[in-house]
Amino acid sequence: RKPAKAVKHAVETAAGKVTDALTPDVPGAPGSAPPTVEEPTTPRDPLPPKSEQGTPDTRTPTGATTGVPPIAKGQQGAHLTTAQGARLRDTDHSLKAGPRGPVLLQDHHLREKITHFDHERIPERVVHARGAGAHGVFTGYGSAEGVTKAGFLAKGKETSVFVRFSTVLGSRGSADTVRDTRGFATKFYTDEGTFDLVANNIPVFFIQDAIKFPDVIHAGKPHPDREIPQAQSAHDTFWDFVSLHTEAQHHTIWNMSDRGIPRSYRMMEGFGVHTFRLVNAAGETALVKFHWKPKLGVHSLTWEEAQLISGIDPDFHRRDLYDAIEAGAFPEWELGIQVFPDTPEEIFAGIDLLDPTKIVPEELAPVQPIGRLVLNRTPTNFFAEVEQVAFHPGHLPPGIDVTNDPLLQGRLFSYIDTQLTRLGGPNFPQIPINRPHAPVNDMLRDGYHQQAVHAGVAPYRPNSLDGGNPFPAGVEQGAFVDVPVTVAEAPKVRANPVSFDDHFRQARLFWLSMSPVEKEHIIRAYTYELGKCYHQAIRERQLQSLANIDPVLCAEVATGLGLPAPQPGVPLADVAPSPALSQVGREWPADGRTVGIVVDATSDLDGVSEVRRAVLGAGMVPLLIAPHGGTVGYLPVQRTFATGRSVEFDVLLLAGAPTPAPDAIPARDDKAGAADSVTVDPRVLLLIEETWRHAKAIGAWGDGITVLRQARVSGTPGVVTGDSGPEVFAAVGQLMAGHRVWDRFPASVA
Ligand code: HDE
Repeated sequence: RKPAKAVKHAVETAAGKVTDALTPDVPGAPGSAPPTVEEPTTPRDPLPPKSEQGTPDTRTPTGATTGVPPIAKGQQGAHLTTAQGARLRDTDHSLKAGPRGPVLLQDHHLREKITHFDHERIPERVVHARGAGAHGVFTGYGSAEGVTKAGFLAKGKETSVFVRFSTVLGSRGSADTVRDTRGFATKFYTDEGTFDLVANNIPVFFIQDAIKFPDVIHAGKPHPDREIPQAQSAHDTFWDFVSLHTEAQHHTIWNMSDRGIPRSYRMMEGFGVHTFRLVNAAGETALVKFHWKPKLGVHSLTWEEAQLISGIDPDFHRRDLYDAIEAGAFPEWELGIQVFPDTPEEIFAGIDLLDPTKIVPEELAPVQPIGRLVLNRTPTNFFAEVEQVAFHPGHLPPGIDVTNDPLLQGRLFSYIDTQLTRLGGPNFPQIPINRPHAPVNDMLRDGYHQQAVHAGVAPYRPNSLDGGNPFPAGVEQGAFVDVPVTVAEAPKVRANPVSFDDHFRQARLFWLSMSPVEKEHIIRAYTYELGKCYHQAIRERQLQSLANIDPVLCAEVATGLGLPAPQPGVPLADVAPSPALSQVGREWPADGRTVGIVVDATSDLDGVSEVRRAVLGAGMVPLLIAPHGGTVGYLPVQRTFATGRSVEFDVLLLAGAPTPAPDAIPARDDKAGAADSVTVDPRVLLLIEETWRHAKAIGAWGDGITVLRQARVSGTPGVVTGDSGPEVFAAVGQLMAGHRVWDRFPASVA
């Protein structure tokens, strides 16, 4: 694969120095190459017609890489036309009765242009409205052949995919880094029909029965009177709901943990949540849970980073995904399954497999890898692909079937229903991104936005007029056969199984599996969110749930709220922790991470140049931060003290001691640097202060070491110095493998 994000822009001079490693993502930003725009001149030869202007074909040809025609440009052909193809002479002036006269109703072009514009927006998704997507390829390992006949899982079989990541609560324009669950929906365009694995980054759900879905979402969305807060769970209705429906406590503690604020979509796990039923070629069945495991590990932001980024770069996750793929640092996951015997009870190790608020710890049922996903292509058109993609948990190929999980059963109804409004009718499977790659031969006809011109007169069967086609397939022809599961004879009831009543055991399991620093973050998140609630009764009710999870957790949050900690209302569950749930303590590749390097005119520029080369070589992105744009010496600058902010960088290197610009904000008295003769620019001190507070590694050499002293961070954990840039970067690189300098966070609980 191509090494790093910025590599395609790297240019080496004859002297071997990297002179331009990056075009910043902000057009026109210092260091960016001047845009090359083709000026309109005279008519040129038209491009070939867009495929969608040819005869519509709702089937994506076999062998196509995605459901989207490979046409990059909408603006094609020499002459502007109306939607009917009539050439236009003018698109800048409406037709008027004289230059100063009224506009004439007969101006068809004006009406067509404005009317189309007026209807450019479609309703956003009722949940998961904010998202980002990418194309990729999935390769089966063949290891699942014993449990499923699904062809796309065969060894070496490659299948095109489209993935859409999302937040749940916010509107389309909301910030990426809010505290929320993330969607992770994958469309596999398999030869045997499309498979949608519509997953989340949290393995459990708030509710056990789909009938409560409108309730939990009404509670999480902004208040209906003022429509605030946007994309937040820190408000009364959310906590009112989760404290009254205590089955939500397990999902909620995951949201309050670092899982609620991922560092990147590339660094999230994905979970199918429900238990699915697989069937193999011999007709034998097994129950499974699906897991996505990211190659880069599971990593999160700190809460303060997440909040700052919401203002500084609300598109942080969308940008990160796009940049990584464009640079060739392709995001990767392994798909894995936990396999359970398909017994009539559907219970494994005492855990009800139909209860979507429960996990099965990986220590009890290991996740077995069955294939690899690589995202390698960004969308051509966000609306056409990311906005119009329509997932459905019932889109299943032969070999994968559903279970009676009541949440899943409700979803099977909801996803097709919601598209009827959102995508304007029943023909959304014909939208390019939704087209299957398997041949389609249905008898569905007509309806809004029908794209196909169906030939023949007999869309029914059996028929004698269209040659009797189409015929049903048998198992030998690869038909999807519903697993003939026996349905117990039982009275019709509105009730849950008794096993669904245990609401706190697994929330406690999660809490006990966390490292001290992760526990501290959870305490702070609850304290923050409940502190934002207005009603005392809601805080007290939620504290009762926390007492039922763990007395220490409850006491710490109660102290923060200034309330008494209640006693547990249920016996505390005796559960063994699951170390697999913790994000801390392992080492991961640092591909695609961003390294900020502070330089000024006095810096060791050759050293900086060498570091940049090392950073690029390690598959990371170097960004030079300088007092001004343009260049410092022969090195191009990507961020200035005005445009750069610590949250963009995973680590910070200091190669200089920039003094304040005349217009800089004055330094605080306590940072005035009494010990050193040079006073450092306060914006650099802020960079260091934040980087340090967010427990990210800091390195310095040369004059940079002076800066560390002035920032009063010298000698603290994760702050390294050395004689040369490459030496310092090597040490910092090791710290990055652990994601953060965890020792720097206070942890009040063991
Ligand atoms: Fe969804 N969900 N959901 N959900 N969901 C939607 O479908 C719904 C649930 C998930 O990127 C909607 O096309 C119900 C669990 C993702 O386009 C809607 C219930 C999980 C996405 C809907 C659930 C998910 C959605 C809105 C409870 C994880 C975004 C737009 C029974 C396993 C897909 C749409 C995308 C989207 C309904 C619960 C994941 C309204 C009724 C559990 C990733 O149909």
